[in-house]
Formats: sequence, C-alpha cells, structure tokens
Amino acid sequence: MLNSQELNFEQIKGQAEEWTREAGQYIKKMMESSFSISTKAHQHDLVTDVDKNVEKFFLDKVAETYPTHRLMGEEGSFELINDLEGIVWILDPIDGTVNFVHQESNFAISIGIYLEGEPIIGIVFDVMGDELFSSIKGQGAMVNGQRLPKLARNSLNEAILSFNAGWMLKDRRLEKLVESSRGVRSYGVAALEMAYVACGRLDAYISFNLAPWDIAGGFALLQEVGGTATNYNGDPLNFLEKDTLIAANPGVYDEVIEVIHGEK
Ligand code: 2AM
Ligand code: CA
Repeated sequence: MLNSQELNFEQIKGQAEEWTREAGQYIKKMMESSFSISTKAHQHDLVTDVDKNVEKFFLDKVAETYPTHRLMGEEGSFELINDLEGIVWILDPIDGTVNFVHQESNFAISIGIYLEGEPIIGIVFDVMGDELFSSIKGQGAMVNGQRLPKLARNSLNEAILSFNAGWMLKDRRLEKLVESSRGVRSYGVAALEMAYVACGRLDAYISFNLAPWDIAGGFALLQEVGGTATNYNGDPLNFLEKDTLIAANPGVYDEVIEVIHGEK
C-alpha cells in the first residue's frame, strides 16, 4: 500500500530533480578523471562505470526515501521488473553514452515516474547544456523552471526531423520524409530528442530500437504539451519491452504516418 508521502507527486518531482542535478555534478566530476568503458552487445552499445554508479545512486536514494517504489534502470535493475504495478521509476542513468564517451556532451539523465503504467513525472536533464526538462501530470512541462507552451499543429514541409542515418538503410520510406521536410538533424540521445520535440526545437523524432528507459521521461514531457508518441506502426508505447518510436508534433505525426503507411 502506498502511503501519502509516496503519492505526493510534487514532493517526489522536487526530490527527483535534486538527485538528478546531484548525479549530473557527479558525472561532470568523473569526466575529469578516467573511467572504464566497455562494450555490451555490439560496438554501438557502450557502458561505463559512470552509468552504473549513477544507477546505483538512484537505486539507493529511492529505496531509502520511497521504499514501496521500484526502479527499472538500464544498467541491470531492469532485470527485476516485469510489470508496472504501483510506482516505477524508469531510469536511464546516461542516455547517449556514445556521445558521453566520444563528445563529452549531448547526453542526458532520463527519468519517467509511472503509476500503474501511466506517466506521472518526467525529467530529462542535459548535463553539459545545464537544461532540465521536467513535467508533472496535469500541470504542464517546464525547462529550467520556464513553462513550455502546448504544441501548435505544424506541417511536415516546415518540420525539422531527427533520426539516426542508419535507420534510412532499414526503411527507404524515410527518404520520402527527408525530401518532404525542412531538414533532418541527428543527436544520438533519444531522451533529449523527445524533449526537443516537446519544446518545438524538433518536430519529429524516429527510432527503430529503443528501450523503456530511453523513452519514459520524454514521453511524460510530451503528454503535457500535446505531443504524440507511438511505435512505428502507430500502436501505443509499452514500457516493458524494446520497440520502435515516432514522437512528434501532433500535425507532423499525422503526416509522417501518412508518408510511411499511406493514407488511413
Ligand atoms: P543509450 O545511449 O542510453 O544506449 C542513440 O541513437 C539513442 O538510441 C540513444 O538514446 C541510445 O541510448 C539508444 N540506443 C542505442 N542503442 C540501443 C539499443 N541497442 N537498444 C535501445 N536503445 C539504444
Ligand atoms: Ca544508457
């Protein structure tokens, strides 16, 4: 049973933001020293001691402060989570690890706090850019304390899209999107790209392989500004398995689906 402290979402959001900034300071400090880097399944998939330590930091903090909450993190703790009952913190300790290692910028800490599988709180923190995106259900989304306006419907011919170049090799229909849009950018950090859709810097972000922790924080932000996010087929997102993603401005989303799947 969740007690009132464990359901006080404003307090939880404040706490999560504080821990996120603290973790950001830790990451910056670690960047000045040396840390060990290893590859996971293949060469695109890196993990460092820093990712693992940040996850451990959140695991300890959440267990100590909110004992009934559970945490599903990329670096191992996800293995214990098979359902989204109650409150689950879905954490990517460093989203954009390849950027973290190679560029020392363009990476984020991402947290989605979900109640019975629905997003309640979203946090996406661009550590080097010092931009903290956050949201709480029904109260809108903010960036560094400034409210983000609801998204007005944009059209594809004025849209900036974002996806990794490699996805075009998998689905040539993306070429049509490139031709029909104003431009394409690629940041390599899903959580931040979703946050950029939420604040209008991007109009659509597409990926063919994302995990729940890559998208949980960004989806919470998008819900609060009227953005749309589904998998590539247009089905609702699930936060227990890897899937494809289209996260977009609502007007652009409809046009993207039309280009990919034909008129519905
Ligand atoms: P990561 O850096 O946390 O691994 C890069 O295009 C984006 O896709 C990043 O958000 C990255 O998250 C994510 N990503 C890269 N490889 C992935 C994989 N094998 N499964 C899920 N997400 C992945
Ligand atoms: Ca990660």
